[in-house]
Amino acid sequence: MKTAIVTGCPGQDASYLSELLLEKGYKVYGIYRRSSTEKNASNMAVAERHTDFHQINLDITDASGIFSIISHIRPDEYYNLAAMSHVGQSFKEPISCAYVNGTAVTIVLEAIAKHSPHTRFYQASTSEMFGGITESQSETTSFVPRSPYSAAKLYAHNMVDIYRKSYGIYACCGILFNHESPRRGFDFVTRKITSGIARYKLGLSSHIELGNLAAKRDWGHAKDYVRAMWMMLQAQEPSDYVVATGETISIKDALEYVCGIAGVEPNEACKINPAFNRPLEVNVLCGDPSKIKRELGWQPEYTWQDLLYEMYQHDYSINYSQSVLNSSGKEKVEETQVQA
Ligand code: F7E
Repeated sequence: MKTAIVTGCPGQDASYLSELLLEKGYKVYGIYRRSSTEKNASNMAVAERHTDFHQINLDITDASGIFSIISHIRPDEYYNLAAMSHVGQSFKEPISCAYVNGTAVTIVLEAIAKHSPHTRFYQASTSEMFGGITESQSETTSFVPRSPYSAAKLYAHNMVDIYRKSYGIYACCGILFNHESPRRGFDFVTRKITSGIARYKLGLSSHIELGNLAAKRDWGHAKDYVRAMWMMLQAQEPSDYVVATGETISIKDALEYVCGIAGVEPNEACKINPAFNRPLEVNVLCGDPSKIKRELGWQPEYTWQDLLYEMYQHDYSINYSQSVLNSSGKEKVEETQVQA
């Protein structure tokens, strides 16, 4: 039986990846921070029912804790999915972002090199590192970070390369473009749209508020992307891979598509609020996934239309239940919309 450590529980990616690994017969140790658990508890419902799933409460910036679990468990695979993941928020907390998204990665690399060199390591790098580059982005494209988030992620990305070359550890970075699902946090733009428009349609809110509608993103489904993470750690040689669909649309396109499903008028349902603009924006992200398709045979199963449709249907149904419960005077369902 293979053993894996997954950080970032109970986030979207860690929850889907844990389920995938459990299906494949792994013993999985999910690392979580207490404050994250309260927010996304429902994401772990499937994994938690499994007898081979074990939860460890640990902050990934706690070096002694990370050294201790790596030297005790000596896992076959370690997936570092924990991060401060909201780009806008990283402008407000740049120093803690540097610890969590940057320094914490060096801690785990050092622990693996010293105590468990057979462990295969996956680092969640990000398309945000391309920042100011507007042409199609691949593994050979330059990095021009435009946020504290992406600067810290780029530091971690470089450290993975340094440990791979210096100590020969098997370590890969997945340069993942935006990936979403019904488990996405409510403060990311896709979920803000699908949840907000569902609530608007049901008469639960008067409108939604968004920032910059002109930015373009290459959106895929998180389920497809966690499969890519696992595939990277099964290859013969470690390497870094772009994971993307190759198609890019604007926030406005996404809003109009969801409004089309709901049958509502975008200009009435959505108001622009500059408070949601970032100090520095990444205007266009569009990935070239040729390398992972060619070398590992990865293919996405979902289009952005499938993704947004699934998210909208999910949000409509949870909010529908809520509107029925509200009107009958009963308690609210667990998931609620948070504006960010
Ligand atoms: O923003 C614009 C916003 O917060 C997408 C993270 O997973 O993917 C994600 O980062 C775009 C930006 O994702 C609102 O300005 C407009 O241009 O959904 P987002 P992100 O910043 O692209 C990358 C790959 C990661 O690695 C990150 O961890 O949408 N936008 N109006 C808005 N964004 C938000 N959040 N809220 C708005 O109201």
